[in-house]
Amino acid sequence: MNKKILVTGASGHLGGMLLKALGRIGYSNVVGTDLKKKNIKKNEKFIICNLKNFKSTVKITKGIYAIVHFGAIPVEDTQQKILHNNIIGTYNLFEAARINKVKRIIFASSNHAIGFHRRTTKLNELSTQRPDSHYGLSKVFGEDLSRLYADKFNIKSMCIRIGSCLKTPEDRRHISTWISYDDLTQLVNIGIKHKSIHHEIVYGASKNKKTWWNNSHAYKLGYKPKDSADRFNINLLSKNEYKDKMALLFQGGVFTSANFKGKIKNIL
Ligand code: 15L
Repeated sequence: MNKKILVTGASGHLGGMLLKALGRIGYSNVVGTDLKKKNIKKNEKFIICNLKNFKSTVKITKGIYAIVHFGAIPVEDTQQKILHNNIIGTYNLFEAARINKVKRIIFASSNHAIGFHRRTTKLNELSTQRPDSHYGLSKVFGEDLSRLYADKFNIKSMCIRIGSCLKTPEDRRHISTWISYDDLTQLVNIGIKHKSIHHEIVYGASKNKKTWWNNSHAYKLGYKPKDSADRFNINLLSKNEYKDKMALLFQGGVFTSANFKGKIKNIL
C-alpha cells in the first residue's frame, strides 16, 4: 500500500517495532513521529512532534490516510502526566485527524482498560471497561474517543486491547496475556486494510490456551494468530506476581494492587 501511514510513538518499543514491521509487510509510505528521535534508521521517515502541541499535531497529520497511535506513557504514572501525555495528546491527535480528513486510526488500547475484571471472568469486545489505573483510564478514554469520532465523523477505528507484547513471554501472567510482535502487526494491518470496520474493539493476544479473552470478534475480522504462549515452558518464566496476592486475582495484575486503598471483596 502506498497511502501514507503515520505511526506515533515511533521511538518507543511497540511504535518502533511497527514502524519497521509495516515497511516489511509492504507499506511503502510510513512515517514515524515521537517527542525525540530514537532508534530510527536512515531509510525510515521521521518527524519530531509533541502531541500536546495541537498546531504541530495538525501539521503532521496532513495528507495521512491512517494513524497507528502508539504514542503515550506506556505504564502507570501521575494523574497529571497521564492527563497531559495520554489524554490530551490523544484528543489532539483525533481532532487533528478530523480536520485533515484522516480515514482511520488504530489505537493502542491496553488490557489495563479492563484490568479490574477478575481472572475468572471471560471477557469479549462488549465487556464493561474497568480501568485499573490512571494509565488504564487513559485507554478507556481513547476507546470512547475513537467511538465518538467513528460515529460522528466517520473516522474508522480499531482499538487493540494489548495484553503483553514482548519478544517472548517473561512472567507467568503472560501465559494468558502474551502477543507476539508478528501477531500485533497482523492486527494493525487488519485495522488499516479491512474494508468494513467502523469502531472495533479487539484483544491484542496471540492464540493462548489460558486466555481470559474471547477474541472471536478479531477472528471474524480475519485475525489468524500465528503464535501462542503455550509453547513456552511456564517453569522458566518469572513468578514476580506470585508475591502479590491481589495481583493474582485481577486481569490487570500489579496495576490493580498499586496504591490500592479499596476492599477487594467489593470488586466483583
Ligand atoms: C501495558 O499496557 C503496558 O504498556 C506494558 O508495559 C505491560 O505492563 C502490559 O500492559 C501488561 O499488562 O503486561
